[in-house]
Amino acid sequence: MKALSRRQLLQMTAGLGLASVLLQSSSSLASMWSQVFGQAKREILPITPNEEFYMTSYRTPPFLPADQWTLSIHGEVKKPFTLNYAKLLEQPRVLEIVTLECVGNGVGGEAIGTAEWQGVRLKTVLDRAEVSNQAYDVIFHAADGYSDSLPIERAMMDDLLIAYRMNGVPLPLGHGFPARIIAPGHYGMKHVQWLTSIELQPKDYQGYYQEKGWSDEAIVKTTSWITDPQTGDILRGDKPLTIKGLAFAGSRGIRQVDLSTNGGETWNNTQLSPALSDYSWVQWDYEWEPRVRGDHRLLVRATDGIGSLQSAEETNPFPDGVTGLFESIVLIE
Ligand SMILES: Nc1nc2c(c(=O)[nH]1)N[C@H]1C(S)=C(S)[C@@H](COP(=O)(O)O)O[C@H]1N2
Ligand SMILES: [Mo]
Repeated sequence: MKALSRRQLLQMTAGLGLASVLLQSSSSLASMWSQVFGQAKREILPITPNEEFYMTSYRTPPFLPADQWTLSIHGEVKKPFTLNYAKLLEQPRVLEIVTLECVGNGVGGEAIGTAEWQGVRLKTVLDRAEVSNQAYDVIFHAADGYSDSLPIERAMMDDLLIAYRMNGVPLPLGHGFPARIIAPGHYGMKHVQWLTSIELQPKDYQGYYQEKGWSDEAIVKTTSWITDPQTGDILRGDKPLTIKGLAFAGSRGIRQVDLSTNGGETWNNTQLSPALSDYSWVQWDYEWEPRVRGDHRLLVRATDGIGSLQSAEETNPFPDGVTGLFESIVLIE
């Protein structure tokens, strides 16, 4: 579940004794950083290649051969039934671009990615089973013993998928092969992988992470981060620089992203790229003409589609996702 933000990494350096290395090495905070951590990846594509997509599972992914896999729908339904892989692929197909983020992801962390998912609407399968009036929670059971659930009203909405392809290929083993749930707007834990059965029950269900105290609703919080430049970068101040990054607010979308080049004293509106879908992150950029030499603290904050500004309060991921602002500390020469 855990992915470290740069800020957390910076905090950790104290414990690792790296702080003293940092303090000896150079006059600029920015250049100290680059000496210790080197350069991270900064070219972020709007769609994340499968090989680069983060993987999270509480234990080793199970391998389910497609020709032996089945999906059963049972419980509070009038017509329980079982689908095999071939039958699943025969159902009406839907394509959706959805950003997936782990609830444990730090601000600007790596546990987030965007893919084009292909599958069947969950509603199509539930309708066929004829859900009874008693049904309250829809439980997704997985081959690794994992489970999570969604209330029936949520499960019947059009955006939910039983997905079997990711970016044009069958789901990779590490991303839920043969089939998984895609639940736009919810943190990753609701996107159950290696799906084997869907059970409807008349009362609330607590899944694998809920039993450990994590949020049941798990609605994505608004977040934004700078991909370029990064802390430790040394930049020339004699020409305009392009600051780039991403923002994500689940299914609420992103209305505005502001950037500060002076540690939050003043904020500037950035340019937003069109969102790939209603459920995806948004790329932004800002042209900056730095006029002053020395260290600069770049900060970013987003406003979601319903007009709420992201929270600047630094919190832990537990139990329902982090908040806090991302910063890049750069040196202008
Ligand atoms: N069966 C199963 N599904 C699971 C998990 C798991 O451990 N087992 N982990 C969840 C969590 S915490 C996340 S963040 C996402 C990650 O999906 P990904 O590995 O495709 O990025 O899968 C979710 N679905
Ligand atoms: Mo996660």
